[in-house]
Amino acid sequence: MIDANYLLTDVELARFLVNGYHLVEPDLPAGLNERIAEKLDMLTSNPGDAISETVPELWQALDHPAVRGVLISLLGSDYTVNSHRHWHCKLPGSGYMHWHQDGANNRNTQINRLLGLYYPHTISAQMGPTVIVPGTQFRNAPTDRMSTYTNIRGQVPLTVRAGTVAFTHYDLWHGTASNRSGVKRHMIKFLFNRTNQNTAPTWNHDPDELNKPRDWDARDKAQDVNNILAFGNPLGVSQSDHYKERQIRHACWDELMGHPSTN
Ligand SMILES: O=C(O)CCC(=O)C(=O)O
Repeated sequence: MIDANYLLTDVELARFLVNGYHLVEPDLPAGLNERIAEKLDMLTSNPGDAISETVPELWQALDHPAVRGVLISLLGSDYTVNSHRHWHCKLPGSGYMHWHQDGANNRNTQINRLLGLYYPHTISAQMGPTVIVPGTQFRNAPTDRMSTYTNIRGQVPLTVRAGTVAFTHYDLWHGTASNRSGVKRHMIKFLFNRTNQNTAPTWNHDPDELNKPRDWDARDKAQDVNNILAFGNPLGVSQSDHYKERQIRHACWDELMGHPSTN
């Protein structure tokens, strides 16, 4: 059993569906992040999936209740840690990585897998942060076209504190900035899977939260599930794009509540 305080709230869950990401800063044991970063600094080749055997301390981050709480909330209590994982080391002087999506973008209304990006050291803007584009997880764009885009208004560089785990929707657009610092930039990417569809909410759900009426006049200040799901528009996309993503995020919410819509 996990302490319910570690589970997402309704509002956090709705924001994840709108923005496609959620950051946690687990309170890890003193010295753990430093130890992991030092071990990564010393590696001379990439062990691929075996990175968690080469650096077994990584499990302490994955097993932290703040990390597990997000995974249980979004994937159910019987989620699995996928055997694929990867150490992304950006060397000093290495260039940017194009925008891309890891998934196939089939605009799925189920949250069946998630990426978790763990940063063992604090990431500055010069170190080649991962850059994400909030709200793009349901947008369909040809990969060769997407990769030609440069800066996108609303993009978020993950300049995060040591120990941060960034959970992202599998289809969220992301890339990296170039590493203009003199240090190696480390990130370990993990993949997590759902094993069963929800029959009830697996987060810290309050049924009263759903009773709040939509308020068009206050749409920019939405602080509750109904208004966040209806009006959230992190990139300020046009109405015709917005209604498509709104429909998908509502269907996702219904799936997570345990009563998928039939249309
Ligand atoms: O190195 C990074 O920050 C991002 C890596 C990436 O884009 C990916 O693994 O798909």
